[in-house]
Amino acid sequence: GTAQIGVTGLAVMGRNLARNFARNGFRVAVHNRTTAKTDALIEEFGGEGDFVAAHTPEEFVAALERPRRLMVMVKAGDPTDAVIREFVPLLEAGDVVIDGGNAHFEDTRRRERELREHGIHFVGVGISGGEEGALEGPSIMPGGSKESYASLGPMLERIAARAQDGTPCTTHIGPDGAGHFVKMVHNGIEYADMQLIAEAYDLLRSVAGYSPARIAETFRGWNTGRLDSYLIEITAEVLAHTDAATGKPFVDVVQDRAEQKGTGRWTVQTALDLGVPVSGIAEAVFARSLSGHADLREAARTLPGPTASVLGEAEAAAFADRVEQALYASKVVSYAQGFHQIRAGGEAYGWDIDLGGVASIWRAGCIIRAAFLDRIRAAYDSRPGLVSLLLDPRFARETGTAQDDWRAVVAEAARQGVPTPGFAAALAYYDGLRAGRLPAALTQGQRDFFGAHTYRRTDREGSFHTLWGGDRSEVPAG
Ligand code: NBP
Repeated sequence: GTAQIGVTGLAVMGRNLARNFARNGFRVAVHNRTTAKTDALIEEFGGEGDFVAAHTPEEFVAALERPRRLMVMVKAGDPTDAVIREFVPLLEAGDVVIDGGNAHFEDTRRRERELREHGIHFVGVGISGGEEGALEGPSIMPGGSKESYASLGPMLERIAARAQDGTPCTTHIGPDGAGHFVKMVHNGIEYADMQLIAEAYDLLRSVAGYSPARIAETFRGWNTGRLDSYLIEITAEVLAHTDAATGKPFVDVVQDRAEQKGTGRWTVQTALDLGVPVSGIAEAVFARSLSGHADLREAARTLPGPTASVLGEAEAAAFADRVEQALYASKVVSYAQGFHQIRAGGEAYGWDIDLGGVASIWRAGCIIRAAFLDRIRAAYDSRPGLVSLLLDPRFARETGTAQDDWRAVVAEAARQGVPTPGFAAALAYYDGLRAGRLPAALTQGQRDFFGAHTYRRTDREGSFHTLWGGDRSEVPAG
């Protein structure tokens, strides 16, 4: 065979990635279980590049140059395993199977182990940027062996998005499931970013009394500053949109029940297992869950709350500036939490992930792309051992400057009964990290009281237990 890469699974993502490879000069073999999709691709886009259509797995494998590079773009889960089972007998040692679907990183670890037994490289690749990114240049997060990256990396670098400085938005993240893990946390951060923006909108609407169109204008203003990002940009577009059927703001005719596909939930589940507090991401996932409980919300509408009082014009403008501060500071916290999770995952699974490199490849192509990521990259590049982004001097200065406004916004939201779980959780995390003493000492006392779980003292080495049911003297534990 002569095709440099093959793509099997030609729904929107696979088709667009295949076209992206072809547009970049690669000879691409294409295959889909339902052959009509393969023919449709050739008919519609065959002129864009050098495609080889394959109607059977055998034809597909035969079309590929050796060692083969075969990208699987089917529905994540069982279909991925089915496709792997189908192709493995047709492959040889040294071939590279790439899974570009949204796989759970534990599945990727298992598949990598299983294929390694056959001498086949399995590369789990996180791809962000949706349909358009797949075609125009996504952010690509490849895991797998170093050896497989040597063969695959240069091709991925060609089809990936490019940051403003020209750097391709892909890099070898680490072995086995590292790429899918980082993609998962990317999506968790995306949930948090979206939730924080939604809370800012809610406050500007309910407390400042702004219309959706005015909030769109406010966001456009923010988008020229430090919050400059794809998500703020599209939020302004959505808010400025008017529903054609009713003439109302689009946002007012959409049901307020947020859905989710599961990667945010995976991020939180994994964070719980790793013991990493990703409270901002968790609140974002829970906020979507809460919104979906329609019956519960309907029943609870009778619960008392404060009477909302909309601010006057001058106060509203000052309040909007404070919301920008709260949004920015909360965003820094979300990223600090997400990067903490990546570091912890890297340590737990032995991945040795370059955090600055992760920030670098999120600068373009993906949903959370933002000017902000350049600052995160710079923070890790200048201090690779940085334990939290919040401790980077620049972020520390900015959150410090923002804190008065951040606190005022969270307090005003509580006073007016506007739910801001993201802002509030971010602030609580910030204060939790800052605290000289946490009430965890009391928690330890409670645990020792009811379960003899023991505690450590501030003044002496060792573990101790107090005889709570007896004379309350202290004894060394163990
Ligand atoms: P889908 O997730 O809708 O999957 C459809 C494809 O899977 C079709 O090609 C279908 O073949 C194939 N397929 C299925 Br379903 N079961 C199969 C089986 N047992 N054997 C062989 N093929 C099978 O496609 P998509 O929306 O293009 O997404 C592809 C992957 O990319 C998914 O993992 C998804 O989670 C991920 N994704 C990522 C993003 C992103 O922004 N990064 C966006 C969207 C999707 P058929 O035509 O014969 O039914």
